[in-house]
Amino acid sequence: MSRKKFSKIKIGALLIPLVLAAHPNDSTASTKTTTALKENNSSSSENKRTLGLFENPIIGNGADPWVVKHTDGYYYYTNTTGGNVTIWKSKTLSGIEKGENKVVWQPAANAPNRNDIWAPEMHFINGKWYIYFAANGVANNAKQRMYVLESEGSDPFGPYHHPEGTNYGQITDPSNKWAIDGTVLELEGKLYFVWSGWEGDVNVSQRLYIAPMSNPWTISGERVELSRPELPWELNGTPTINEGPQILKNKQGQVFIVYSASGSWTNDYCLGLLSLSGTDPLNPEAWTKKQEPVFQKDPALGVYGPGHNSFVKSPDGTEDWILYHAAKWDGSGWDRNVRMQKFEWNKDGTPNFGSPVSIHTLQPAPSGEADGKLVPALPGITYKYEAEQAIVNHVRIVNNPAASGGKKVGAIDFADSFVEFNVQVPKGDYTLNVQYGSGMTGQNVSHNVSVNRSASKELTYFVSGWDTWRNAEMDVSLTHDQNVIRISKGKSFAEIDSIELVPKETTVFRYEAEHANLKKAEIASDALAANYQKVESKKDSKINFSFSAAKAGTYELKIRYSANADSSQRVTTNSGLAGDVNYSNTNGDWQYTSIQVELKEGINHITLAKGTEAVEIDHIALTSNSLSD
Ligand SMILES: [Ca+2]
Ligand SMILES: [Ca+2]
Repeated sequence: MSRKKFSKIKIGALLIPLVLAAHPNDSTASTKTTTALKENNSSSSENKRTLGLFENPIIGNGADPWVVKHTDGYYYYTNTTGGNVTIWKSKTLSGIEKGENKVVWQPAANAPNRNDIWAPEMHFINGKWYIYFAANGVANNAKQRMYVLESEGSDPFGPYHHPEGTNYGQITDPSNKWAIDGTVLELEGKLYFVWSGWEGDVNVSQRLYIAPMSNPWTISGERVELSRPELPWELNGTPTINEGPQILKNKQGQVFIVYSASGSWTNDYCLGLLSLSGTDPLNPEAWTKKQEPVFQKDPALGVYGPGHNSFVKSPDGTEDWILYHAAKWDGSGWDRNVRMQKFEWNKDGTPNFGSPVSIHTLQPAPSGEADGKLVPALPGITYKYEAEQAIVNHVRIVNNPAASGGKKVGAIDFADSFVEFNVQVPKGDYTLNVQYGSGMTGQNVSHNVSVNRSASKELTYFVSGWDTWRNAEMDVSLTHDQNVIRISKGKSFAEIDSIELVPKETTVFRYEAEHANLKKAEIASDALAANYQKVESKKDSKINFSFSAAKAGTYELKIRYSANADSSQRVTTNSGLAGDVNYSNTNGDWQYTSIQVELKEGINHITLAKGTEAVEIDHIALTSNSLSD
């Protein structure tokens, strides 16, 4: 963290609120998991449960994520910490970072595996846990080798020791060359070790190797090379790299290795795919490399260097998810955080990871984390202010590509440090969202917030790593024509990116098409769409929004769309046909069209279907006419 220089009081004019009416930058997630409109008192017998949303990153600071779903109903997660093996435990994937955690192993003082402890993986084999990791003992990364730990019982939290008869748990083939990122393939009752290594003793190219195992801590045969960097997308960075092999099996039992290619410090780090035909993974001829990467950067969405992943099922077992790390920003190199998204399967049985979603995209939580399928309402209007444009004292304004507006306020480190926002919004009650970042691991972190010079209240923060922006929220009443919100130093240290004010009495609600129930329609990324995603709707597509309305009445339904031809879609609500909406040819730009709909109190359904041409739908917004009159 930086806490050196500071600026004098910067006299700012009254800030003009940035009114975000369903704007792409409208990150209105006030918490990590949001839910739909509040439950109402409808006596409807329909299911009123809600779909949870979450926002990446799930781990604010970290790389080489590994997660496993255990029979006890918990996920166990680990990633590279460098100096030990730490395990997190959580009922949900989106909640891993806040889960219970424990350092389950630390190296002995002079052990050959005490430095550069990288990419641990946990495998449950024959009733015990085995943790594989790479390390060296001489602060010399050329000595990196693979090691294994064994649990004494079946508790993932240990205790652990090196398996008897091993040399500090080292697991190697006879060549004993440089080795990292080891993983285990179980196939037809046999075990195989798969890892990334050097052919010789010089670091020119990391290749993928496989060897048979006689038990979880012993390699029982020569290594066989499965892949080396050779295609253009594998060759970015020097030395050239294939690493992070991960086993993936489809429903039919076919085996894939998904691996990371190109330099892990580059924007071009990406995932490649090897497919096994037959059942002999030791035969290199049985593996086919896909000629294109299967997951890669998306600069339009600000995603760089996505790679080194693991795979896991949703809590209810119905969905496949990929966890991966990515650079925090363009060129941030090894400054990374951990993200996740759902993936699908192609008709040929290969995995379809799609493209990495924006870090600002709210995604439906894994199936089973939340209870149901109502489309969550997002506020239609929020007011956003950048901290770097506020009045500040004894702080430092710093460029930061991960922050909105490209700047953050840091060094809020002194008794007289503050960031003060002058806000002019309609009088009323608001949720104040503070976008903060803190890397003060192990400390209680907070800021003090005062509104209109009243006594300040403490706003506590969750430590998630520097330059990963999180939301903390607080209720505020803004009763003046101009209101002053001052944020000053609290406990320990944190930085601020921006604040948002969300009216409590929201009259416009937004529902993203990508969160609706879709038939014959695809979700796609789009940097200009709200939530950075849209739905590609075809003639036979159906987009069904289920949501809860607090009041019966006539509503204006606005639809944000993009089209390359004039067309229409049929709008139906609970009560039947509402009418057709017409879409004009927007030449790919986003526009609104609207129609009046009658809604009842409680659960409602709105369906867009029977298109006359393809059209892209971003979201719908509902405004109660009775409220706005
Ligand atoms: Ca900012
Ligand atoms: Ca959208």
